[in-house]
Amino acid sequence: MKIGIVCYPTFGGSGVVATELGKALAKAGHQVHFITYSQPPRLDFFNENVFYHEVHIPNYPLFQYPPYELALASKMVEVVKNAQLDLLHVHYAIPHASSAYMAKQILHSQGIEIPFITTLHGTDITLVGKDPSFEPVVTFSINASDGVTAVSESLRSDTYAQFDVKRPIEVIPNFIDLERFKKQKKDHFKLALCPNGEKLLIHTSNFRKVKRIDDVLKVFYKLRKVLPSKLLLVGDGPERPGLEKLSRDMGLTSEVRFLGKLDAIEEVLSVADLFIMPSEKESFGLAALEAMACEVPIISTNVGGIPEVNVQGVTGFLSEIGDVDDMVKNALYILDDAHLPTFKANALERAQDFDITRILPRYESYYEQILQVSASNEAPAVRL
Ligand code: GMT
Repeated sequence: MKIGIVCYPTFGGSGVVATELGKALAKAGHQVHFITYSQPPRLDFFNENVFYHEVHIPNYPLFQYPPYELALASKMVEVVKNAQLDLLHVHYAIPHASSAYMAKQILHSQGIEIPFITTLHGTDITLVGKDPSFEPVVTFSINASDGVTAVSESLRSDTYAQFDVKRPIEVIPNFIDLERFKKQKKDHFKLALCPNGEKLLIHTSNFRKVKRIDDVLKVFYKLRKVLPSKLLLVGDGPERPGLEKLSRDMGLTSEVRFLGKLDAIEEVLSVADLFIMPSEKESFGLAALEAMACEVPIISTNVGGIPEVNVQGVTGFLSEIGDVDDMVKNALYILDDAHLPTFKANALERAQDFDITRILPRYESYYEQILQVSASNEAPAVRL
């Protein structure tokens, strides 16, 4: 198949999922064309089946807000025609699904039919998508998609609850490349970070409010009073300056390290003992899955799709949003040397359920199903 993938070229979950999916499809022999405004961070290699098309937005003084979605739609039209794509797969509803709809209509007016699939990732539904500034466009674009997928059962239910969606939504969970995300022997890292055998806690995210990283600091503050430990905070985003200050104010400077954005995140995950995800919303929790693949158990909230990944009492524990004391209690239980090896082994075993080799065929067969319906000129399926 010749597939166009549209995504945000960021370190954030949806961009990572889209890029890794494209790479896996290319490895499986499909031709994959990425269409986005800059090169996705994980697309830094050569593969004969991978193409990258940059969306250029002309800078004109009249534009207070450059019309990215128009430039994107035009680029989709150009790539579909030049590369003779079979389908477009857009990740994140806003504005990718509406741009795909426009591209589809332009191409239709030129006698070219192109189906598009929209994958919902989370905040496009649970946060920004339902804002009245976007809601009508999001609802319309989801309903106008030839296929719709969501990354968890929870996100599918949220979408039906919050939007008047008529399309059946296929749940295809996020996945992990276990060849890349695996525990590596990095004893020297561990020794440098925890010279006295301290336990190592880790959190990775894009440092937005929804991640509640102040709860990470609060958990750590209480935990390290009873258990010698260190904390790594990986990633960057708007909350970081405030969190650095909070960490100083709490007197944690020598025990907490802010590492910024890291490409080889699996190297630090390899030396961690526990991952903390106290998010307020999370449609899936890809960062937790990456940790689990590196044999790191999880303490998290019980929101959204997290319970579909982190299994209560098996790979870690789930708490109510903001219940710092429960998280501390759970962390102490997991970090007990009598329990830790079992939780680590369970985390890896659960991560294997999301191995890319299991999930990729689900996308491939969904693509085929959508292509068949589109070629037959049947109306796309409607939710019963
Ligand atoms: O919240 C993030 O970390 C970024 C965000 C995004 O849109 O890229 O992540 C969303 O998509 C990820 C991949 O499907 C999911 O693993 C995250 O849970 C989801 N984030 C939220 O729902 C808040």
